[in-house]
Amino acid sequence: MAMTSKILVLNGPNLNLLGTRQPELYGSLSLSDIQAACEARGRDLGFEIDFRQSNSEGEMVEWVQQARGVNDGVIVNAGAYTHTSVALLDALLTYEGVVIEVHLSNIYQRDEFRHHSYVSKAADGVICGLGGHGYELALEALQRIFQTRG
Ligand code: CA2
Repeated sequence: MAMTSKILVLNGPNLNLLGTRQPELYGSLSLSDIQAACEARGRDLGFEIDFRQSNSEGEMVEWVQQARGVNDGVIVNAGAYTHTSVALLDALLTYEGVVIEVHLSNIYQRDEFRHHSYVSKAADGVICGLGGHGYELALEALQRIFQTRG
């Protein structure tokens, strides 16, 4: 019988506002739409998806700590904490599973301060600029990585 991999999908500050403002930057999907798409794709891939959002840096750090020994992979869109949070980086560096960083927008086309990501230092891969579809691509990447690593 195939094993179910457990994936934590972590979303940072203000991503709960998706679909209500700035569609030119972040697309028209709500975070619930993205969650539904992840759960559907996750089912196809044999993943159990734990999809979360927090506006609090401390809560995100705690969730990453709790993922140790529980989740096989973490997909993280840390929102603005991407560019500021050494605490989140340190938590991700202690996590032994696979980390994929996702951004809806192409952060390299935007303000200079968005070009640097602390999260990237702990990420096995980074996907940005593809809107909500990036999350599904991250799930597919995880499946490939798990297959390859055995
Ligand atoms: O492109 C991304 O996914 C970001 O992580 C989004 C963050 C931003 O700070 C990063 O530089 C790139 C911002 C998320 C805020 O989302 C909103 C959505 C709708 C309305 C207002 C904010």
